[in-house]
Amino acid sequence: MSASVDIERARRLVGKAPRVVALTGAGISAESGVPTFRDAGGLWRNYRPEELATPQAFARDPRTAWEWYDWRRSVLAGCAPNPGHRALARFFLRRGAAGLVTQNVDGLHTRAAVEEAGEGPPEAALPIELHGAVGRDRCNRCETRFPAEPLGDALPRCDSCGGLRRPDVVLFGESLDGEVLARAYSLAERADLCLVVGTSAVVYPAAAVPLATLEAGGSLIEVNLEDTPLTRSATVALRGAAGEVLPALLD
Ligand code: BV8
Ligand code: ZN
Repeated sequence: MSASVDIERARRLVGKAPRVVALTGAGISAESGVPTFRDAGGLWRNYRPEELATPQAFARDPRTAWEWYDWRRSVLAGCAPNPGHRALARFFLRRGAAGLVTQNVDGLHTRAAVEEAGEGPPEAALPIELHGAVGRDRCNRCETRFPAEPLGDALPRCDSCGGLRRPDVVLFGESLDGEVLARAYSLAERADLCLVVGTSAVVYPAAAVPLATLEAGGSLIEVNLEDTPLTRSATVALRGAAGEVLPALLD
């Protein structure tokens, strides 16, 4: 089917769906210059995901793990929300209903909501960040949060208890925050439509969020450059870059 027919079908689905939930992955930030996890030039090129983004890596070799996150933060410092992030922010601002769930830790959805809302965006336009935020640190011992700082010679320590700090993200093998996950599932179960954007849909439990919408009888629209395990469950699979497809789909 031609892309224009698909986009029209998808627009009709979005227009008539009272409740929409979106799940985004690294692909929505690719056009902002944020490396993805599994594409050719992806973040993992020198490491396997389970090797580096794990508690074991921080325990075994905190310096290397920290240097990788510090490098990712330096890359992020030069990135900005792209038209895909902004179209989603406008959509949820217009709908006035929460629905944006992201696997990304780059903070670009929040920045897009702030830019689109002008002042402090309402809760409805802010994302549920399933895997935390790389722009924050968390103390390994007392869980105090801190804004990220450039990595110095010494590993970052907690101001209150002296414990080692780590990026405030969910590493592989760590459980997600139960409340955050429950909020995402409850939105997905009640949604008439799930919009899945830029994810390879291989990491769980995040990849199960769209399944909750399908199991409750809702539809799925996928925006991706390639097929994923979710493609066969999609009512409409839009092949294209999120930064181009989302404004055409949502504005
Ligand atoms: C959990 C934060 C219970 C950190 C991330 C063995 C040992 C331990 C665990 C497991 C194991 N086997 C399985 C597991 C469970 C594991 C898992 O699912 N592993 C996968 C690899 C099989 N899950 C977990 O560990 C989770 N916790 O299960 O707890 C538990 C406890 C103990 C033991 C077992 C289970 C925690 C998972 C969270 C990990 N943290 N990120 C950090 O960022 O450093 S995951 C990370 O990868 C991202 O956050 C994201 O969620 C995930 C997937 O990446 P994507 O976002 O999908 O990106 P990807 O590059 O893969 O794909 C990009 C897509 O975009 C592509 O499809 C591409 O075509 C498309 N694209 C590219 N450009 C564009 C585009 N689309 C549109 N437009 C474009 N321009
Ligand atoms: Zn502490």
